[in-house]
Amino acid sequence: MESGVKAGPMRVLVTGGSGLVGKAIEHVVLQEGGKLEGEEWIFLSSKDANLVDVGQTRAVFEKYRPTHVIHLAAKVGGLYQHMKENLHFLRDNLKINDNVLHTSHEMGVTKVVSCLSSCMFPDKTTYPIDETMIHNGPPHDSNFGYSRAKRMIDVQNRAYFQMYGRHYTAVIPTNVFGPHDNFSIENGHVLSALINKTYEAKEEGTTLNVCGSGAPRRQFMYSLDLGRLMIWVLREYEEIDPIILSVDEEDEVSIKEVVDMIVKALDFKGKIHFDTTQSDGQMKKTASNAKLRRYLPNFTFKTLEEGIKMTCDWFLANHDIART
Ligand code: NAP
Ligand code: GFB
Repeated sequence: MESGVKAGPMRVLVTGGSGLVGKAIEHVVLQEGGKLEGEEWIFLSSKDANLVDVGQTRAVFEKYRPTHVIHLAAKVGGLYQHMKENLHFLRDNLKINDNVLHTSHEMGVTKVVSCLSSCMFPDKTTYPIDETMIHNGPPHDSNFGYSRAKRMIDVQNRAYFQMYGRHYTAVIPTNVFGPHDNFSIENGHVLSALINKTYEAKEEGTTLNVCGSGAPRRQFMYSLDLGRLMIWVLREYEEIDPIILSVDEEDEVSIKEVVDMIVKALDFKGKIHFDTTQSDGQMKKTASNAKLRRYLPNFTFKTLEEGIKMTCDWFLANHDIART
């Protein structure tokens, strides 16, 4: 995936630069020598600007005057937080997205790559899901607020292109995990929440409680793989239509299989309980990466087992600073 041909001088502003995906992009760019000559990268957190607020958004764009934006900032959480807070997920994300996209337009940003999510696809659908199906029917009821806000980014991108020829596009990742994730047991996504739960159950000699039946299936992607792919999208991908960034369909696994991998990585020997009084959420949302494969047929993803091991090692080594 050598690149650089089309890249001119770029000042890239990464919103949400302190989160799971932002830290992965930062690692690829700054630690793995991924930065090209003439590129400058700025990674923002909510401490630099609360992007729900249009004044703070404009001020931070004035300060850095980006030519390119990777827009990651969002109110993000796992299934159980969504089920309690659809209104906040809808309103915060609608505001953040409008502020970032419109300020980018006003300040002449050449390209914006925003982040959608495969949970926004219609719930009642055929599989695999692809990029043409985003607006076909209602999303799963558990996270309708976040999903509707994500879909509007795609609508807005098309409108900026239609009226102003702006090159604002988006990627659609499936479930992401890795170092710097939110390991909160209550609000985190499944993998990070279960790593923390398993760690605690091992420390305290208690049962590991898994929410739901373990039967739902997900395509998990290691954050650094997503980081590499998003940098490629920023430099090389010319379409306004979004692109699904995901591991292959065959790499989809059940939550039960994920539990087995975490238990092995953390060497947990205690009892495991599947709490079927808790929601399973969407049973599956199998996405096709055929479009990605047409562009990058040889891209290799880290195996889930390896990624889980590396995330568990990171969590153990960074327990004091990890978000819990
Ligand atoms: P994350 O770890 O929770 O990070 C969220 C980032 O957004 C943080 O940098 C946070 O800043 C920032 N942020 C939140 N509210 C903000 C506000 N009001 N103003 C400014 N910044 C704000 O989330 P992530 O997993 O990296 O998600 C990044 C993007 O990927 C999101 O757009 C998300 O929807 C998308 N995505 C994630 C997944 C997944 O499985 N994680 C899957 C598909 C798509 P602070 O650190 O200062 O709080
Ligand atoms: O990562 P997760 O919360 O989100 O995974 P989704 C939920 C699946 O893992 C459900 C099971 O089947 C849960 O029953 N699970 C088991 C757990 N134990 C746990 C646990 O301790 N915590 C959590 N959180 N789940 C999200 C969307 O859906 O996908 C978001 O709600 C986001 O909008 C994300 O886009 C990528 O995959 O169900």
